[in-house]
Parts: sequence; structure tokens; C-alpha cells
Amino acid sequence: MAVHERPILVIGDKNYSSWSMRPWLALTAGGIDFEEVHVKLRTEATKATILRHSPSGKVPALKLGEVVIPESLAICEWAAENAVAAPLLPADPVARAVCRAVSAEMHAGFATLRQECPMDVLARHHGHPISDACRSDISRIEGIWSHVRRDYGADGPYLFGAWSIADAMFGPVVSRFVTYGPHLVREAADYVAAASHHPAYQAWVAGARHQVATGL
Ligand SMILES: N[C@@H](CCC(=O)N[C@@H](CS)C(=O)NCC(=O)O)C(=O)O
Repeated sequence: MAVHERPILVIGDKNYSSWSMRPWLALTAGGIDFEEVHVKLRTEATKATILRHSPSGKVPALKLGEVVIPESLAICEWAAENAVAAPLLPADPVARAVCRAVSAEMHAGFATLRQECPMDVLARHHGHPISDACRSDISRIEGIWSHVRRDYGADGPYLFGAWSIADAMFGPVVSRFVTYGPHLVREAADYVAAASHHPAYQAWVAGARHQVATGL
């Protein structure tokens, strides 16, 4: 289906909505012109407002005319297919498959990390207690990052060298590590430093700061 209207991304609060951050980073890094609609989370009106945009009742949702695409990973894939600034998937087919695999693992997993260390972009909680189960999630993430950086990351500082949808999917994990400061192996710490300085990531943080400062 041809899309003629400007895409609209419906998102939650930039300080808290980790699922919203992922496709927002992908659309932004891909240079896609899109409109942003913000739904304030954790209010009595939140659910009804989201349902006016998406039958899934969740953000993010990408509106393409009358078509609504929910689910962060699907929107990141759409961003990869429509990117104009830079490709968002590796050119090599094997690297591309691994990129999709680690993105899907992020989408489906790491529930303990997500629960114990909720995204709170502007906060700093270094010294926050980390349970064994949470440490196990962090160890698997360190393993993924070290593996893909070593095997596919030679051409740049991001997971697959050039920035990709895997960096979008792990963006909120980078933010959690900045907020909670768990000890990380060197490769993971280096990646956090690079990913947290990417222009799209920085623009999201600036947006979170603006929303908090203005109470929007
Ligand atoms: N699997 C979904 C998860 C979306 C999700 O859980 N979004 C949360 C915000 S981060 C939400 O909409 N919460 C509002 C609610 O449930 O009322 C995705 O990947 O997009």
C-alpha cells in the first residue's frame, strides 16, 4: 500500500516510555519525516487516549493514514524499509539476520531488568540493588553486545558498526545502564558511551528534559 500522508508516531512520556523510545530512535536516525503525538502515561485518561489512536491500547503506534502499526519492533522494521538518511540494517545477509535476532531477543526478553530497573532517563540511581536474576539479564546483554561488536562491529562504534535497529531496540537498556550504573565489562561500557552520544539518543534525552521541565 502506498503511503502518501506524513507518518504519525504516537508515543508515551520520553522519560519513562522505553517501548516508545525504540521506534522514535529508528525513525529519527533513518531521517524519516514524521509527526509525533505524545500521550501522557499514568493518568486516568491514558488508556482511552491511546485507544483513540491504536486498538492495541499500547504505545508506540505508527499511523500511516488509516493504517495503524503497533509494536516497537515492527515499527523499527518499517523505519529500516523507509530510511532515507542511512540504512538501518546491515548489508551483509548474515549480519542482518543476527541483527534481527538480537533485536527480537530484546523485544521478547529481559523482563527482570525491565521490572527492577525501569527506564527513568533523567534520573541517576547508581548503587541501586541488582538481584541475581537481574544480573543474569545484564550478563546476557553483555554477551550479546560483546559478540556482535567483535564479529560485526568493525566499521563503527555501534552494535553492527553502523547504527542499526539493534541500537534502537537496545537504546532503553543503554539508558537504564546510564541511570543505574551497574558494573559492565569493558566492551559493554564502551558501547554505552558510544550509543548514549548518538544524535538521535541525545535528541530523545533533550525531549525528556523538555517534557519534564514544562510538565507536558
Ligand atoms: N510489545 C509492545 C509493548 C508496548 C507497551 O507495553 N507500552 C506501554 C508504555 S512503554 C504502554 O502503552 N502502557 C500504557 C498502558 O498499558 O496503559 C511494543 O513493543 O511496542
